Amino acid sequence: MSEILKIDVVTIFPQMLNGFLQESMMKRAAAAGLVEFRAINLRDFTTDKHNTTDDRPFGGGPGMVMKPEPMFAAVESVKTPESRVILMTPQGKTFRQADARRFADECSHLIFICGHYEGVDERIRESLVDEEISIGDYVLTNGVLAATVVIDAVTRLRPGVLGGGEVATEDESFSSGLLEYPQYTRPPEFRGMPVPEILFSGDHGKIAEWRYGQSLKRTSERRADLLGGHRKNSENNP
Ligand code: JCQ
Repeated sequence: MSEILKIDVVTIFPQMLNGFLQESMMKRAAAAGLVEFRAINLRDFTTDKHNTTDDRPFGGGPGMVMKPEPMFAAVESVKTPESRVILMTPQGKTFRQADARRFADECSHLIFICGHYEGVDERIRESLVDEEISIGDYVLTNGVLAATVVIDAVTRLRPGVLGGGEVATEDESFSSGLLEYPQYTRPPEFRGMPVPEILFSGDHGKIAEWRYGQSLKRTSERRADLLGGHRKNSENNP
């Protein structure tokens, strides 16, 4: 029986986070006591009358920088020796399925810092943050959206969140390092487009072989960068 995963998100937009996490699969995981989400409002940790969370950069230049005092106070209000503090930023290491697996397997408390504008004061990165994560090479207005992506990918891997075999099956295609093969369901012909004959053959060896070929073709056409690292096994390489 694995312990509950606690997830704290430090943001100036706590309602954005609640909107997503209070629906669907994330809602069910929380209701089942498998995960606990908390939005930490950064403004609650400001001490000036205007609730200032950011300021102009020393040395000049455009944009605003998130101030260290409220961010340290907010994170330290929930941090324990077991916490992993993650900064969402385009400058971070690109988030992959292996990172989702690592957080799901190894962590009991995740604290996400959601930056915005030009970023955060460098002292936050240096002495508050354990890991800087990017969800891809683009810039968002607000790190909450990026944190939500990571939270979803991690939460679905926790034991009990998805039904029985779902994770094993679905993850296998990803951890094999190849893209998924084409899938079909009824009807057997739709608007003149037939389902490949082999899928009706009942020959599971031949079907597995066909699917592996399709995965290889699709991966080489769309994501040749993945081909170096893919793992051959009995599941995808008959
Ligand atoms: C995360 N991919 C894009 C934007 C600066 C902390 O510094 C910044 C954070 C953001 C928000 O996150 C992203 C992002 N992964 O834009 C600018």
